[in-house]
Amino acid sequence: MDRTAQLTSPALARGIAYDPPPLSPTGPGSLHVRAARVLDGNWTGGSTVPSRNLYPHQWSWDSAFIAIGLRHLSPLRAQTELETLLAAQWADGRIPHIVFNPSVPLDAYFPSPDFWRSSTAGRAAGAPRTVQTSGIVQPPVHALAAWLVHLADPGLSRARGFLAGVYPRLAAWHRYLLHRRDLGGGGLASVVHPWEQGMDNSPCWDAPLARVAPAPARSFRRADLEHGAAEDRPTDLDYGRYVRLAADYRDAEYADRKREFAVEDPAFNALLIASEHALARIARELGATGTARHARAQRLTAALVDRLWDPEREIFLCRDLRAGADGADGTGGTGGADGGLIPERGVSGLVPLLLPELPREIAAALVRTLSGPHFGTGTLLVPSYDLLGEAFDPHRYWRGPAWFNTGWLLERGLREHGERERADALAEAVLRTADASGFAEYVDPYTGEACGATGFSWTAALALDLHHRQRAPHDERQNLDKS
Ligand code: 9WN
Repeated sequence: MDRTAQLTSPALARGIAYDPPPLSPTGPGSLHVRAARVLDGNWTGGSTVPSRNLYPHQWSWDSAFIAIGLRHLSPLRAQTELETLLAAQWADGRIPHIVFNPSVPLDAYFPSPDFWRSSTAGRAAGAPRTVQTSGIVQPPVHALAAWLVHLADPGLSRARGFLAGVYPRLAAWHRYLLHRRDLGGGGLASVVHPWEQGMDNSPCWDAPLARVAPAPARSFRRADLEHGAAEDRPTDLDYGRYVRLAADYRDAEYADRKREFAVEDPAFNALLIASEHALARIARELGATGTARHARAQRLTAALVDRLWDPEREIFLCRDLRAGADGADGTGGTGGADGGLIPERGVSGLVPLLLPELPREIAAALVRTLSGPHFGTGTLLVPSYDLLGEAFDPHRYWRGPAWFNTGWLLERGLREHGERERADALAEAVLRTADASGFAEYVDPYTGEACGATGFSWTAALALDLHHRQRAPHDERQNLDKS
C-alpha cells in the first residue's frame, strides 16, 4: 500500500490541542499511579532495570531517562539512580552502557560480564574493580538528567551535595567523548558500535555494518529471543556483527581509535550538546560562570550542522567515517577522508531539534520533516525510521516502530522552538499510547500496538514526566522545563 495515502489521524501534523483530563494528577486510577507501579516494580534498591525479563541490569541512557521520571516520585531515588551509574564510571571517563547486577545469573542476558571482562580487558582504560560492566557507552543524556533531577527538589539536592558530587564525573564523561571519541577530527563524538547509539538495529547502520564479518552463530547464545519475538528483534546475522565488533574492541583493551565501525550520529551528538548546556547550568549553580561550557555547546552545534546537516533532505544524517576508506563506498554517499553521509532518514536526524541554538531555518525544516510524509503522515507517534524508506518495518527493532524516549525528546524540541500546538499534540499521543500499551518498550507507529517488553521503565518514567509537566502550574512548568 502507498503509505502516503494513509491520511488517517496525523495528530502531529495537524497540531491538535491538548486537553488535560480533569482527574487528580496523582489520584487513584491515574497514569501517575500506573507508571509509579512500573518503576517501583523495576527498582532494585540502588537503580532501576529497564525491564525485569529482557534487560535485568542497569543501562546507561535508560537510567538517565528513568531519573527524569523518578524525580516526580522520589527526588532521592532519582539522584541515587544517577549516582549508582556514575559509581561504575571508568578512570578514562567513559560511562559503561551496562552495569551488571552480580545477583543476576550469567545466562539471563547476553553479552554477559564474562564476555566483556571489564575488570581485566578494561584495566588499562581504568574499569572499576568492584563492579562488572560492559566496555562500550550510550548517549550522554546524564548531565541533562542530573540538572532536571536537581530542579525537582533543589533543597534536597543542595543538602546532599548532589550536583557537587556528580559534576566532576559528568565533566570527565564529556571530556572522554570530546577527546577520545573525536575519531573524525571534526569536533563531534563518534560511536564504535550500534549499541552505543542506542537505536541498535537502525537501517542507518546497514551499510557500515555490512563491512563487518559476523562472529559465527555457534560462538554465542542470544538470550533476547527467549523474551522477544524473533521477527521483531535483530536478525542472527546482525547479532553476529554486533558480537564481532564488541569482541574486537574488548580484545584491543577498549582502546579508542577509528575502528571498523565508526559513525558520527546526530542524536548522540545533540544529546551531548544538550548535556553540555545542562553542565553550564550546573557549573553556575556551583558558583562557576559556565561560560566556557556554553561556548563549547555553541561550537558543537556549529560542527553538527557543518558535518551532518543535509539541506536537501531537510534532516541530519549519520556520517560513516569508514566509507570510502577501502576505495569502495558502500554507503552510496560521498566517501573520502572524512567518510561519507549515510543517505537514510532515521529519527536520530530529528533529535537535534532539541537544541536551543539551532539556526532558525534548520529548526523550521526539521519541523516540516517531522510532520511530513517521511515521519508524520498517518502516524500516531514518530517512527524510528523513514515511513517511505526501503527498510521500513513497523514492528522490527528500530526499523520503524515508535519509541517513547524519542517522542519525549522531540516534544521538548518542538516546545523549544515555539511549536506549542504540535508539542501538545505529541505529548498527548505519547501519554495515551504509553498508558494504553501497558508502558510498552515500543509500539507500531500507526496503530500504537505494543511491541517488545511491557512495563518498560523509560516509557513509564517519561510518561510520568510529561504527565506532571502538562499539569503543573505555569511557573513550576517553566522550572521543570528549564534545561
Ligand atoms: C543493547 C535497554 C537497551 C536500550 C537500547 C535498546 C536495547 C540492548 C539490546 O535495550 O539495547 O544495549 O539488547 O538490544 O536498543 O536503546 O538502552 O533498554
